Amino acid sequence: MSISTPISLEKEHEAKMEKLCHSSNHKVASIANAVKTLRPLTMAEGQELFTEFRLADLQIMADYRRKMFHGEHVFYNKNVHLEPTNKCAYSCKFCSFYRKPKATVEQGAWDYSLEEIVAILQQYQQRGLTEVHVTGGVHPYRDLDYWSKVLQTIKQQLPGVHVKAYTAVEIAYMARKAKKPIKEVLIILQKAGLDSLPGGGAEIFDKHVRKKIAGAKAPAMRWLEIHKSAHEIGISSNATMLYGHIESIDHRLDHMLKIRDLQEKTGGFHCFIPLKYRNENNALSELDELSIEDDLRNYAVSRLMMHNIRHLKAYWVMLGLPTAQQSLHYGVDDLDGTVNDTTKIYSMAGSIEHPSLTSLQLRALIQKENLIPIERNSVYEPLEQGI
Ligand code: V47
Ligand code: SF4
Repeated sequence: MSISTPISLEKEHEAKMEKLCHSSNHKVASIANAVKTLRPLTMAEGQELFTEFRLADLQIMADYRRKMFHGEHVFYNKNVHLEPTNKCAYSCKFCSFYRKPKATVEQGAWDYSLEEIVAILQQYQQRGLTEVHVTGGVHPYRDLDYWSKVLQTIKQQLPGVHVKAYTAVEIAYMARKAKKPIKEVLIILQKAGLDSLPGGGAEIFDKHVRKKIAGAKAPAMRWLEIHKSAHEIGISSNATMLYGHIESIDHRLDHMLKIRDLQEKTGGFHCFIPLKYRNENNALSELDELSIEDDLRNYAVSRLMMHNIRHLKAYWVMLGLPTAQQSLHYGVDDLDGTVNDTTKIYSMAGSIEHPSLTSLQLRALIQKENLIPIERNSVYEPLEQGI
């Protein structure tokens, strides 16, 4: 497969990186060299990236790092989401999606039976999907047996599909209700069809911020413990970070370093997914959303800090297409999927109302950025020839 970036642009980029590596500013030169050698950046260096670096310089370094890993390739997959319920035992302040467990349909609640789930899945047969992403509210009356049946149902209706299901928060709740250790619960779910864990529920790990925005739900240590246990039994996962609400730069860096440390031990994370806080219809609506410049800076710093996680995902459903496209020049190499209008989490918070792209549309918007689209499966194996 040919690389479509003109050679002159490649050389120009190389020269800009060399200039940073030889900058008279010692901090700039040291970080630029670390980018090249994959030296892990420190918390203090992360603070400098967020507060002192020009966005243009961050772009050069993040783009360089992305190319080191992936050349000109940008990944996407063919997926749908299944959100079985939005009834939730918790009431996170940033969440526009949840309803109280006793809420009615008129109040915007849903809670699908297995029969309804079968009917939903039947619409997706013969569509060439490779992944079903399952997440939803933490339903207080549903149990491990029900969630196992949901997995079995998906595998029966869509044989061969990869099931990425249940955030660590949902799993923590299942384990508590079943009075079983995490590993045992994960093994039960794995036998029922669980292939990997999505990255949700991480929010921000800092204890004080987490308590303010996510109340009593699984604390950071529990989230990390669940992903560690999953990795140990061959269930890989993703990691998210909810940013742009009441957290500080230091909270974001602390969050990244905790994920990076676990990755050092297990190697089980495929990708890191910064999720921009969207402010409609929730208890934090008085907060302004961050600017696009802040988003791009956050992606670039994420790419540079997370030297041991290969993929950086811009979830276009939440970010919007123009910023997702721009992010491909700030370290991002993955846009997630075709989605097919199957998630409500972001539309209810003010993002794209009916998120759906065909494979051809996703490919076209990657190509527009002079990059090469590659369809992947859920564990990031390319599904195309020539790479
Ligand atoms: O944990 C909820 C976030 C997450 C809002 O693993 C919000 O591939 C912004 O984790 N503004 C769930 N974010 C979704 C998720 C995810 C999405 C796509 C891909 C993957 C993956 C995982 O959504 C929650 C929370 O952090 N969220 N409300 C909001 N108002
Ligand atoms: Fe419930 Fe998840 Fe929303 Fe929190 S973010 S209220 S746990 S659905």
